[in-house]
Amino acid sequence: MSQLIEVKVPDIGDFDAIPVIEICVKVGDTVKLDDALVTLESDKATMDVPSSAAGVVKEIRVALGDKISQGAVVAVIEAAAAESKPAPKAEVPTPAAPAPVAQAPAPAPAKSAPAPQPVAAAAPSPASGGTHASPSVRLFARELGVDLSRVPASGPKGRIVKEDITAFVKGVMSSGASAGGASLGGGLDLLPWPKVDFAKFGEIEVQPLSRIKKISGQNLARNWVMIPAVTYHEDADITELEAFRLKMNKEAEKAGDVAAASVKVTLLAFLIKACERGLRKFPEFNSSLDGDNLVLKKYFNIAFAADTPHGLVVPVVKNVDQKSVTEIAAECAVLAKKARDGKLSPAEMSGGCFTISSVGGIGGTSFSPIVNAPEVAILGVSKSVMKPVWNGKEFLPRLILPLSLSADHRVIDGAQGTRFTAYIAQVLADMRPALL
Ligand code: CAO
Repeated sequence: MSQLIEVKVPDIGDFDAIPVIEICVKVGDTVKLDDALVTLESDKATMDVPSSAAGVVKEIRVALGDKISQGAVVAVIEAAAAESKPAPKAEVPTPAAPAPVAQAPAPAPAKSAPAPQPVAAAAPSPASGGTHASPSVRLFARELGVDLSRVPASGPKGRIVKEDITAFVKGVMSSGASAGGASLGGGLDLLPWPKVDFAKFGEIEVQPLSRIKKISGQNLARNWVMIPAVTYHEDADITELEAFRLKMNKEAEKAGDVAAASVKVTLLAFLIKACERGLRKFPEFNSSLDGDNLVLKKYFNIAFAADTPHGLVVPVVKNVDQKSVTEIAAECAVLAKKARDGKLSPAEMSGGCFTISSVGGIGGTSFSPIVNAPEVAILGVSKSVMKPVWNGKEFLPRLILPLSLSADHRVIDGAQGTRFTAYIAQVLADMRPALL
């Protein structure tokens, strides 16, 4: 059995004669309990009048611009008796404190009729990005992942209505561009991903991406698109360093130093030490962007990219300034093994300040690593090779290590990028000061 229910404006405290700025439903619509029927906006707050019953809208008793107060009937709902709520009980709306856009409308208090839900100050709040929209519209946008600040408004007083969001989403879906097919300047006007039936051209096999590849892929894509990075190339002469490293390892073996011999001192450990020196000398490389601020870190945690059968992972060696090269080498070996075994904990992969991506054990002459956000720079290392180097009198065979530093140009300009990379090369060429 159905029942006609008049939905009235409940107690809205000191507010009186408030204009109706949006009618969220039309006659014939099916509404759920608490769905917004109309939106009122005073000079201090915006509030929805929610339905006190689930059912079908039979009548709408207000028009846009009407000024209404507590007790005014806004709509008539045909509802099953069991589905309606008890008579409305006063619920005073909170004064117009700016509410974050992402905040869901407050649930109606238990055992009372739904009260108008104030959601945003009439004046644009920083959190809302200056957009005007009712709670139901905000909820709708949130459900679709739509950024309201990009949606052109067609409602009264520049308000965004539900249809605006639908039009925006349709525009994005059909053109891959911003609303209405016109670029608003903020997004990437990309063509849809090419869809090719590869099987038409030959035999294929489809393999799902690993979990790590899916996660790292999303991070890499974001970093590639969002960071205006420049790569600086430099050659480091590591002839003496490599001789020293090999000697260290040999001596540890000869002396029967079981602990030392079991851990090979790697080039990576020296690279980490050299980068720590670089971060000390050029503190902006040990930073992260946070809006208009640069967060400078006073600690030295260096991450390194590790290739694993499941994909790329990036463990972090913490407080490298307090560790010797041998200790760093030992820790890298443990972390690299854990990485390969898929046993790194989230803590072991967080807190990095700067990353090293060393592919030199495999090969390469140079490459452009992708900055590992929120860090601002990453050092790529390729394979060292013997090269003839002119010393002013003659060519000498020197072991040359190619370095490729990618840095976020928003923080690091070209001169600093070049200075930093040259300094790392200088430290590697003569590690003694760094080791003392
Ligand atoms: N030039 C020449 N030889 C190098 C070298 C370089 N830059 N770096 C390492 N080598 C040599 C080592 O001396 C070692 O030789 P020996 O076995 O004769 O001693 C050999 O290459 C293997 O080194 P390694 O790779 O095992 O050790 P490492 O400490 O240099 O690297 C790690 C460890 C974890 C960085 C490495 O295993 C790895 O995963 N590298 C790939 C990182 C990667 O994928 N980066 C790309 C990220 S973006 O996609």
